Amino acid sequence: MPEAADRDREKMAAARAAALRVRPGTRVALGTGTTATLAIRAIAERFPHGEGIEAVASSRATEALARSLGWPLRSLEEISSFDLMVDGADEVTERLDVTKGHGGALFREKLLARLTREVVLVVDSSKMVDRLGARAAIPVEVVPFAQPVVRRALVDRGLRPDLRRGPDGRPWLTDNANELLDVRPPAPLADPARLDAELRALPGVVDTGLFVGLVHRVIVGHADGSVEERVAPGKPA
Ligand code: A5P
Repeated sequence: MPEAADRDREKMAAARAAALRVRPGTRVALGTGTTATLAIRAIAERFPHGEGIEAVASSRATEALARSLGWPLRSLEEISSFDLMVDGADEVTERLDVTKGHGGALFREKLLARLTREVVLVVDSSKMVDRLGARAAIPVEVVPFAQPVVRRALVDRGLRPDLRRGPDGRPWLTDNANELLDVRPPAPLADPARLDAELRALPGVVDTGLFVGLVHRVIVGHADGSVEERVAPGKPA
């Protein structure tokens, strides 16, 4: 695991490389989190006047950031497909399956990723894992009324769900006013697509932080400023 200062340099290197993929007029979906924030700032530095870039944000936090940078944001009413999404991740495998949602924005992030031609994730090297569920819990967004029922169903499947709470001890709410269960599997996942489908089939589950087959490219930063780009199997380089 890299030291915090190295991790910051790694994130910055990845963020700068992702910003180079944006062109004037690109329709871009903006992710959420510390690394996505660096990438958004790097894009704004490259295009201080917007240059026709049209963006939709995946969270209120990103919306506030984009507005503070003078970025005219669009809604899904106005644009519903994107050339590029730039976002972070919590875990990334060799196949570019990922876990996201530590920051709680997983539903909107996954929706935007599904509407995007090229999903590019920016990460530091600590995020690379052999299997999902190895180092991060899997966030699952749940309708509050159904949360106790979903939680019991997860326990029955041998999973360990923890209700995410805010500093006041109350359930933490997503931008969609839903609750989050941080779910730990008994062992790292051999088949994340199957678990994703099983969880999404439970009434009350809005979505999970498992992104399987949705990501095209992952940019891993290095502390010396260089980056390594990985392309998902079967996706164009
Ligand atoms: C937000 O909900 C998440 O999906 C983030 O993109 C993810 O947690 C990575 O965040 P950091 O870049 O802050 O590690």
